[in-house]
Amino acid sequence: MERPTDLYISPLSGSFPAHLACLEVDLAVRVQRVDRKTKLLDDGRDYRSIAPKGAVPALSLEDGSVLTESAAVLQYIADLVPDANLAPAWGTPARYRLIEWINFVSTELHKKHLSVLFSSRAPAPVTEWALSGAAASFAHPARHLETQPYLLGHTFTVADCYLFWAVLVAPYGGISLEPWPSLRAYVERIQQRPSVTRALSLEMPLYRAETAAGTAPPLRPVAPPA
Ligand SMILES: N[C@@H](CCC(=O)N[C@@H](CS)C(=O)NCC(=O)O)C(=O)O
Repeated sequence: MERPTDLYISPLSGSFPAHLACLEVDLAVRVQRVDRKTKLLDDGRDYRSIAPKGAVPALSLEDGSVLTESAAVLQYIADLVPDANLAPAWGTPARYRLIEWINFVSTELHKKHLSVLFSSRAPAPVTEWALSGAAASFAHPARHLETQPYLLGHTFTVADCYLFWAVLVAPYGGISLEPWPSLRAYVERIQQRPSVTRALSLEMPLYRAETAAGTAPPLRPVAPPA
């Protein structure tokens, strides 16, 4: 497999799980910040010249190619360092459970709810729709985690990198975690990992700088509708 050279992120956005995965496996990559409004990198290049879809995360590989889409990026990072056990081996039933969870987080939590709730361009009825359906979607992993610490059982995987981020940011989009003690405990459990402390210490100052520049909203939990 080609070694990655750069990881493209916007602080605390959906690229956070990939950043977390890199830190979990101790992968040395250059972290490149993409300005979420202008799409410019800190060196002035337009990110869309590297990843034309303009979305993060993306990984540049040594052969000059670029890998996008969280499901691919997360599994690529895990497969680079199999000893870190962030993904079950290919061909095993557990690998398909991993893909099942990554796909669920990506399509049912991230894009269906979180992307809409964090978009400044979503019309109010769309935001209301995203918020009203969120409880049903978040209840699914909540039930699953009542009996096990991680999505695949007792082993932390890249699916947990993704779900952890989704649950961590949910209250900032107006989704209260109050109904789900299992999700609150899950976030607290994963927050103890050194990779999380490190990822937050790298991304929080970048996020605060964006807030100061007015390109990101202040970090404040949004009260759910009464
Ligand atoms: N399908 C992509 C979506 C990633 C995504 O939504 N990224 C957001 C940040 S949370 C983004 O970069 N949005 C900016 C844009 O799409 O222009 C994936 O699974 O990685």
